[in-house]
Amino acid sequence: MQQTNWMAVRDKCIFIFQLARIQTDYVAEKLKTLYPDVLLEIVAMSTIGDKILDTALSKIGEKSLFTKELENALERNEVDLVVHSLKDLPTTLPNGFTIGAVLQRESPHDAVVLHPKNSGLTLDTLPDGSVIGTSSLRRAAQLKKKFPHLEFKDIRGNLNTRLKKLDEKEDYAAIILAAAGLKRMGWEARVSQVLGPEDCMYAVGQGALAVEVRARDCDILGMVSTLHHSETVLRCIAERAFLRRLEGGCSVPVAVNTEVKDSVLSLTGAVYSLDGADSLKEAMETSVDSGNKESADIQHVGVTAHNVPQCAQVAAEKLGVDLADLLLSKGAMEILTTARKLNDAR
Ligand code: DPM
Repeated sequence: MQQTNWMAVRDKCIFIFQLARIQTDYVAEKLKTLYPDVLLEIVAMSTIGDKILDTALSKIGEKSLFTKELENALERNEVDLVVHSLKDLPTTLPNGFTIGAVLQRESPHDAVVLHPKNSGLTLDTLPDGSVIGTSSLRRAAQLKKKFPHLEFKDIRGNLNTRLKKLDEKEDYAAIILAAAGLKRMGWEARVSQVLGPEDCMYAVGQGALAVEVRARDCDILGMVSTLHHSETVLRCIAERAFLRRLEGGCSVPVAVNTEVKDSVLSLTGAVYSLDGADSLKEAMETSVDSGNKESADIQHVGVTAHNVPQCAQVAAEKLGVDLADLLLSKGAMEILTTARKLNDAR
């Protein structure tokens, strides 16, 4: 018997829409391959968050603006799955929802897209006073410190609008965007430089896709859980636990770098003042070796992954919390509170 499931995708979202559609199609294709008998239909939706996206994300503050209406549709059973960029999902989801799948991460790094006239240059070699477009407090803070000869200005609108603003005007020498989004949009050729952790650490969850579902819907949860990528799940649980403990949303200058090697999960985390002058950065690691394969239906920072060993998930979450506590003991809250106040006053 054919079963119909509905996926939601945001429509008319200025910045994220096209990307959201591409990402939703991608997840739908994966599900179709795994479950050829399941009929998937994609429902396009627009949300308030999408309509006011001309405001810099860091000024909107509350991420749930984008996700709330989609969650309402989930709740009303109008859709069964919602595909998001994990980095846009709050670390605490509203009751009744969970992230049922975190797919294998694309490059989590940020990338430089140059104005064509600057072709061949890098952030290092761009002339003094060159203007770089980004509305991410996290990117601006790190890059201001690292490249003091550059100037940083907000840039808004969707990916196409941003590239147009870059190419057709002389306002920006370059813009910074997530490598993963550029790749999914087919704009990989415009990437002139990928920023490693020494230049710019990435945002929590960056580069990973997440599928949000009703927490109590065992059938759908079971279906999407096969999409989980264990290593990505563990890295993202650690990153999200770190951000949650710092009480950070998408609008705070918090950055991370994670790695899994030989069953050791390492997490580097940092907080910055808006100009990058003040910062705290620490690293910790934990074993995620899972001799014990026991699983349970427990959420970790919003993620339900019964096919990933429970003890490894617990260790990953603890790693994030411990690293945040270490930074808090060194004064991270003061840095973040000041950054928030200054950003609100901008
Ligand atoms: C969040 C931030 C941005 C997005 C803040 C940050 C960038 C905002 C901006 C939390 N969400 O990264 O410090 O540049 O004004 C977003 C993008 C993707 C998901 C685009 C991008 C695609 C990459 C992915 C917007 N959300 O970061 O260039 O799937 O991780």
